[in-house]
Amino acid sequence: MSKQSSRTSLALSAIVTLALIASGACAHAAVRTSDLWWMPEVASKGGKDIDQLTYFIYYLTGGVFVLTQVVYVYFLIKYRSRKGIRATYSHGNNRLELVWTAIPTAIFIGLWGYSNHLWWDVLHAPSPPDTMEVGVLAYQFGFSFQYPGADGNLGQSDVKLIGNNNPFGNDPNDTATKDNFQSGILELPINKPVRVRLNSRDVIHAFYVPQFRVYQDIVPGRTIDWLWFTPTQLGSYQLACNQLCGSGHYNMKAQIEVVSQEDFDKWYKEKSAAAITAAGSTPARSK
Ligand SMILES: [Cu+2]
Repeated sequence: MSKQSSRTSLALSAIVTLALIASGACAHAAVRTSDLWWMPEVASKGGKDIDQLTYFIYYLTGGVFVLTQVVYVYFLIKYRSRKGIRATYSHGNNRLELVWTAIPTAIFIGLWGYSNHLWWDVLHAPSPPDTMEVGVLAYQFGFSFQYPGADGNLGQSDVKLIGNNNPFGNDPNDTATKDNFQSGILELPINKPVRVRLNSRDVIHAFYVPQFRVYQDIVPGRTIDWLWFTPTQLGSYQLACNQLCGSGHYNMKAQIEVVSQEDFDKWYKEKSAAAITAAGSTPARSK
């Protein structure tokens, strides 16, 4: 490659890199206003453990990257072509190769064990008995939520029953489903475990809340009901779909409100009562 063309390609790659960084920053700026270059604040109980794993991998790979690049550049300079010095050929070193293969292998197996344990412990282990279950329906392009009503029990549901008149696929023969009520926002009490029962009406969507460090795909034709978490910070959050699910994907989101238990009980009572009234006057379908 000539000097001229290598300069041009260097300039081009610099421009592409800058453009990528700028677009990444803009994409983030659209949702977040703080911590643009780092992870958003943690707002769930297990989130800190997940962050620890992330930091560990980040600093480990970052350290290894810097170290190998330093050695690489050092060798480039030390063994560069010079007058009067002959290039020699190395047949390698079995012991060295064994060591630098064994160490990364051990690290990767360790990471596998550590993250597998976290995946189970933080997000998938059986939830505590006081867990509230909320139904989540994902569709092109939005989310809808269903709460258990006064009996605190969502009741049985089946993906085969999902339809226009039964968005959550509730089993009509299960009386526990009768007092369920729907909501357009995900209202959650602070410090209380919540399990989400995820269903999709059409294509693959996702349940993604960066502040909770929670991510789960929502797959049509199956119910995913093992994901649970405990919000630990009051405030508003955004539930976002993280699977490119169609033309309106960019706008597929829902509001999450983490409120005090007192405020939640008040909201729950009002919504629950309104749903019962609506069910009494018209066929069961509330907004
Ligand atoms: Cu989606």
